Amino acid sequence: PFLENVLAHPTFRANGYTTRFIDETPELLSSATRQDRATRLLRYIADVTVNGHPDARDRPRPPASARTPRAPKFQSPAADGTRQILQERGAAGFARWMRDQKQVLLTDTTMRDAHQSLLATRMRSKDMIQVASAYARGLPQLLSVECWGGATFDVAMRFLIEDPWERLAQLRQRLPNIMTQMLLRGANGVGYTNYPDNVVRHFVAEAATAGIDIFRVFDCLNWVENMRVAIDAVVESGKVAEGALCYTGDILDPARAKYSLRYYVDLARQLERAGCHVLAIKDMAGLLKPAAARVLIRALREETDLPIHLHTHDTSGAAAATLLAAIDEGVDAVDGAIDAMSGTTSQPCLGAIVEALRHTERDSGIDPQTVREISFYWEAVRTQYAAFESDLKSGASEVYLHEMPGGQFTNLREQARSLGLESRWHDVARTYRDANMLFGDIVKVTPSSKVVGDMALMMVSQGLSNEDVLSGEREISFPASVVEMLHGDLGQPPGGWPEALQKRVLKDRVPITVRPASLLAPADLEATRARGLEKFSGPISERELSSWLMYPKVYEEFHEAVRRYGPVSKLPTPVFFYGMEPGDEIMVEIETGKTLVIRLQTVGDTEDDGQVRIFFELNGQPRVIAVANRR
Ligand code: BTN
Ligand code: 3PY
Ligand code: ZN
Repeated sequence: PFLENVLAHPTFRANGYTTRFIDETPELLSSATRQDRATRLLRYIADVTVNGHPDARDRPRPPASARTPRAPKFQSPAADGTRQILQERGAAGFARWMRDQKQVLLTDTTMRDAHQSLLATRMRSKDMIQVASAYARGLPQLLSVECWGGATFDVAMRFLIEDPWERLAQLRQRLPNIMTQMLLRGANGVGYTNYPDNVVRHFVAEAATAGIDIFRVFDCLNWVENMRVAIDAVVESGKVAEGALCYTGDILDPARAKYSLRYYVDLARQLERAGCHVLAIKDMAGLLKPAAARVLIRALREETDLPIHLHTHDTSGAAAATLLAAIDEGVDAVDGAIDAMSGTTSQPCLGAIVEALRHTERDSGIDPQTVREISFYWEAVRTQYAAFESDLKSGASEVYLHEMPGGQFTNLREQARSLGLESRWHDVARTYRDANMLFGDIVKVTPSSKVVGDMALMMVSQGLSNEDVLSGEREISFPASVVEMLHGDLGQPPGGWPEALQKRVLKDRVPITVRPASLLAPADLEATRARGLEKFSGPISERELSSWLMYPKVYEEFHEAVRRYGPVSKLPTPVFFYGMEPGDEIMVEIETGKTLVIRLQTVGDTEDDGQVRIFFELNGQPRVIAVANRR
């Protein structure tokens, strides 16, 4: 069922990745090992030039006038920043510093949540790596750069043919002074299901040594029991454990009493007792209104000693007002996205927050002109991802009705479109709310949000109301994800699962109420290493082992894709998605000091056997690559 889940997840829709690369050209698999990296890259370029990229080919293209992104060059060296404070004082000392100092601390989410929420998580490592030094030199006052975790781990391997660990290592190297931050889904790691405890511990230990400084840990039902293993592992690693309470409902609305101020204060106390250094308010849908933010921040600052880090989304258009209200009440840190990657389902505009605080007692110390210069870079990068833009053009207060997280919103819209429900988006949104109520009004964030989405789409396509679902008059085949969630496989929501629905869905199966991972046997790491040695014809690193444990099939396919296509992460983004035109020449640095000069001369006609010959020049030498035209 886990695999079914993953495959059904909107992020993974309809790509046919596996079948495409293995079935269509099986002869290439055997020869892959014998070829050098340059030849593999030429094959990739030839293929994408002829056949297009499966993700981008039927989507809008970047305009011909698109500017090449160039990171600004700042002369100043990278001044000491938060990373040095962490190194000097340790995690607990860092948290005290955070709470004691007066400036508003800012996290930039551009490299994780912003592109996850705006561009279907498709941002490539190269586009991040080449601007990282500009951050270190130009924005040393940032609290952190959120650049890892959430959906990025899976998408990197599955769609971008990139090793997420390599992305982290490269960013870490270029950010010696700013803390890196990741989003960790508690017992779900960076996946969609509960993993054995030792898999989560192994992952956290590796992420800490690879360079993550702040781990934002959440649970999709706000069930602290399900977060402890991850929190303990972070604390043990010496890095900052930021425990997140996921915000839903409206604390000022008496009709939503389930998620009251008391509920959140109690949750915050549980997180503090669990050993978290920092408290995050994770408002994944952007539901926290300014007046509610005042009440919440004031209470949390009184009731706990933890510094508070506020995360929200600008789906409604009111998020900046929320941040400023929270700042008035003394929130310690807030998240923003660089201007060109901000707004709507992403975070509020970082440059606007910086400007709003200037010449006030909580000035962030960040230079607004530097933010703009870096934003100018991201603006050019974003243009290259035109294929992944959603058609959302404005703020939408409808979010207060459906409560979909920013990362899910455009995905679900796309999924509805693919089911022919495009014109019924507002019905889907309303039904999403109904489905949430059927489940007893739950926190909706990966993976619980996906379950609510699956249920809503099923109800709309089959014309079912909440009454139809509950009455039992019609035979309903529930999505697998719904069955699992009501069985208790994601954990327990406050107050438990609604029993009547649970009976309808599970029939005779008995639900669990224990921590799901407590029922899982530990993974046998030694045996897995040994199996890897065989399977991948050589030893795999602990980081690769960690990817493989969490995403067995995705990792294997990723490994195969690299064998076949070479280091495609080194290609410029337009080439990765669209190939080259006759006369184009690119330089590809495949490792430090080893640069390939690739020139595409001509593209031949499709021959009788369906093959197209592409004539390249590789470092001045002619090379011909034939690929099947599958268009
Ligand atoms: C993916 O399927 O998302 C990643 C694999 C890349 C497949 C390459 S992209 C260029 C060429 N065109 C195809 O349809 N497949 C290959
Ligand atoms: C994720 O889990 O990927 C999220 O962004 C949740 O908000
Ligand atoms: Zn978010």
